[in-house]
Amino acid sequence: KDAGRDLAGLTLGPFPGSRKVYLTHPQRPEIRVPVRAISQSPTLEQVGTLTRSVPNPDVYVYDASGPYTDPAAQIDLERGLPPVRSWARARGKTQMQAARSGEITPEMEFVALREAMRQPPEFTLSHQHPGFSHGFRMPQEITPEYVRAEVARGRAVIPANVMHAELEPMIIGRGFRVKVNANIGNSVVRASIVDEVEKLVWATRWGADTVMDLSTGPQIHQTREWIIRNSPVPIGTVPIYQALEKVGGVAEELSWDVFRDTLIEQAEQGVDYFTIHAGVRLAHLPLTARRRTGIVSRGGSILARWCLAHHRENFLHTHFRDICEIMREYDITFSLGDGLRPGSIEDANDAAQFAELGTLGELTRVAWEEGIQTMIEGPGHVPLHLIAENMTRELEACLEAPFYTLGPLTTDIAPGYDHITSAIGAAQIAWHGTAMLCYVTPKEHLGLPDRNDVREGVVTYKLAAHAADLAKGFPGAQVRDNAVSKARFEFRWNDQFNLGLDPEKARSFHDETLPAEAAKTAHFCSMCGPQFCSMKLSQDLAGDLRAFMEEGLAEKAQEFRAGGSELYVPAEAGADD
Ligand code: IRN
Ligand code: FE2
Repeated sequence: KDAGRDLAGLTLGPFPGSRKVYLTHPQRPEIRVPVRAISQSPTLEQVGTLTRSVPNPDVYVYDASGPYTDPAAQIDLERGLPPVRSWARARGKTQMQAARSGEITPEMEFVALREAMRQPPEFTLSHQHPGFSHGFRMPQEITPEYVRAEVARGRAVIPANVMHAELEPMIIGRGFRVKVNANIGNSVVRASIVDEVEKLVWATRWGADTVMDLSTGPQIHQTREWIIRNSPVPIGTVPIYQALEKVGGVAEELSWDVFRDTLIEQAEQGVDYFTIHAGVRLAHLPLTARRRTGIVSRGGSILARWCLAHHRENFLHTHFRDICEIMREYDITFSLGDGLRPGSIEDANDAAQFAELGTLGELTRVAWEEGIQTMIEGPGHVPLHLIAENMTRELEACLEAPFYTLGPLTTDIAPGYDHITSAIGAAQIAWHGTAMLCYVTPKEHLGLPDRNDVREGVVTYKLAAHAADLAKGFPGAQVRDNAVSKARFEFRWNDQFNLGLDPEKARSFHDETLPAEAAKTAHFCSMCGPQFCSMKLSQDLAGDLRAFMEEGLAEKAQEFRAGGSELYVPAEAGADD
């Protein structure tokens, strides 16, 4: 434990204007799905000389922040979060096996409620775009049966180790909301357990759906224990990192035995998904020789080194079924690693990358045979015009197992801004069907992210994921957009801040120039000032516009009658065909 830091200070309480609501299952009271309800102020309508106040309903948003934003929750970081899945350890099969045998598990019920997240009854959904997802029809409604069928088919995964009772279940698949993963973890250069727990709390506060602990520095086991016990979201790891620590950082010294022990150690702690770089085969390595940036995956380069030193096939590949056996016992999900992903625009979509993808497809078949849930990791660095091919090939090679990509970064020219170069690619690939986006922070390629980088990275990826949800036409995705637009048009400034992804930042930007409380209802901001606000002008226009249109309609009707017509028949319903 770190001296001198106040653990209690790590939890930040609810968002402004928000409260935690739990959706409950009518037959299964143990299932309580967290949702964040954002309250709004009323719309003030001018009726003649009177002002009428019309209430605006609460807006429900998906909530990954766990008990940290619930003032009623008792949080003691030293003891860990209270368990929410008391039933988990009794289950004798994986989610995939259960789904195949027709069983709807509590986790499936949970995620069905969570994804559907019906808005409060007073809510009426205004115009919503129909959306479009390449080659995939979005469900009209998310039901427990839909969840079961997608898990059985392997098109979605619910990462939930039976030992991780603190977890609020979530689902990753392209028929569901696009998810975001945040990487945290220490290194030899910077290591503090409290810092890592704080990053976890911050990552989930800003919306990370899963967190990966990529620690490589000291106290790997203890750091992970603190993270898992305090995590309401699935935790992923790359076990080869700890295995390498155990052999003193010398890749050649790695062995199946060391790796197996590490897997079991982490499985017992409750890790929900493992990145396994079993696609880095000896035969693929020569394909990387002429690359601009070689092998940029940490796990990939460790295993490449082992293979070349021993002139032997990757032991993760030769022991793949043994790995399955361990994972099945805890229902841990595979994240098949892309150890040969491109690390530069120059290397995108090359032979090494796609050779590995083919192997990942073969391994997916094996994992499914063994009843193990599986997702596939993807690139990396890819320019916009080469992104679609990545998705198409993944779906074909890996039988539609969920794709989980790192960005991709769409250009290499902006160190310091790679959360943005990559969010551009992330939105695009998610629209094409990627199920989860691994965030990239502004520190990418430059240093270990701190809590502020984590926050910046998560918010940036939440908006990329949401942009894809909108484009795919995920049911209800547009509710929040419509609410923000309405608040904006009606100059309900506090509502505009509170409905946004980062209320604090929005408020502080606004208040830089107009801090007075009266400005929170003013019909302008400092960008254009009172004379030039287009929204204010539009509002003032509304009355004139209505009169103009009524006049116009009256004229049209008159023309019609003058022409001898009695009825107006729209062209599509025309009587002459
Ligand atoms: C995601 C998609 N492709 C890679 N990732 C993530 O990158 C992976 O899940 C892990 O969190 C991180 C580092 O992996 P490597 O560099 O060991 O492959
Ligand atoms: Fe990179």
